[in-house]
Amino acid sequence: MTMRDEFPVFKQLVYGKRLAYLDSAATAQKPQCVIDAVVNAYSNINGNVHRSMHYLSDQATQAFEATRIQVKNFINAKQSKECIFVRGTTEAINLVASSYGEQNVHPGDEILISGLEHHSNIIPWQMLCQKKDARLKVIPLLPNGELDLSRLDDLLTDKTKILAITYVSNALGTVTPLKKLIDRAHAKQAVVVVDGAQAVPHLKIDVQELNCDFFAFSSHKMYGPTGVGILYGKESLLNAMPPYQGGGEMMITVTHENTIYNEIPYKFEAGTPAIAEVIGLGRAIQFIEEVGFPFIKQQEQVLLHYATQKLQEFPEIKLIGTAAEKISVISFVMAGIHPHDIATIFDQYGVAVRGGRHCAMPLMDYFGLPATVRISFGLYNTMEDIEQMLHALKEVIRVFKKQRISKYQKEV
Ligand code: ALA
Repeated sequence: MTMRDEFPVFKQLVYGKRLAYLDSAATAQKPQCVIDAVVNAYSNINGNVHRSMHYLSDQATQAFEATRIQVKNFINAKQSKECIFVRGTTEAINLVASSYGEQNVHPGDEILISGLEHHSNIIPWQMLCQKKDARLKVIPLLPNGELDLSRLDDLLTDKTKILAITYVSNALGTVTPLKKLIDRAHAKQAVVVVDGAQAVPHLKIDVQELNCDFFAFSSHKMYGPTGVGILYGKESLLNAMPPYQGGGEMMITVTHENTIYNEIPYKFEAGTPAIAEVIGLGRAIQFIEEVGFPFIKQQEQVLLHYATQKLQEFPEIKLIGTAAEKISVISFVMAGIHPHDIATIFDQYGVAVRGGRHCAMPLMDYFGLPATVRISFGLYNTMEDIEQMLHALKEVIRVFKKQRISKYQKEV
């Protein structure tokens, strides 16, 4: 049995073709064990968590809280109460911007992000800056897609209250020098919010070693269900922050005049959570741990290097993002052919990639591009997927050459 066999989606043909799924940065496929865990949660232990006093509720609560412990161990948080269940990375970052930001950012303060960020790590900070009359600053990029740290001294100042930074770029695959940035930000008393969505499926995370203040990630990019994610935050910060949303679970007592809030993590978990999906996330973590990061890293690096080298053999292709340290993503453009056309033709050959702006319009603007084609890897990808993609690429070139010739013939 191969890794691919663990994923039922690959049993089907797409337009009669084998499926080469190279869009894991958008969302990863789900192994059978995760699907089974979600089905089992709904089939056998469906009850609301922390509320009802019956068998099913108790079973659901135990499975739900067991996932919190798994998450804690997975990212090496000090305590499981520092791990809050949210809807995904986007909600995690919005939570910090609203709760921590509202309380701690004041007129004239600064928030620093980088040119690599995707919209979820730009817009919440823009909204906060507008509300608080604060200033959003951006670490610029180098042409190879690395951060240009030569201006960091000017950008990171005593006014910087928050550094919000990605660990791995979803559009280019650049790995940022996170530890160094965190240390530099802490030297200025700024807190650091890490967008870890694109890192968590590929790199072992240790939030204590990184010493980040907040770390956000999504289940669906790490082989788990959609609709659930994690916000890790240091206990002292979370304790001092006001709730993000009001509702059930985040309170201890309520009168019409006043509410006494619950402790963390529940203070930030208003309303019924995505119970079965959280349980599915627990199974996804177990799955990743069984496969192991050494295997994942080795497998994905081999594919990344092979695909990069092969793509460079096409004179029509320009790679976008060639950072010295990058993982799991290759972005490229082709002279005279729009990325959407490439992705559409790829699809006909069973090759799933994303052609677009990758939720990172300012990044595309930096490169002066409307879009790129993005290939992104997961632990199920093989050399066969790369060969299938290269075959589809040759077809793209053939189709467009033919079109150009017939257009030329019509003109003469
Ligand atoms: N942010 C996701 C992506 O990179 C959706 O495609």
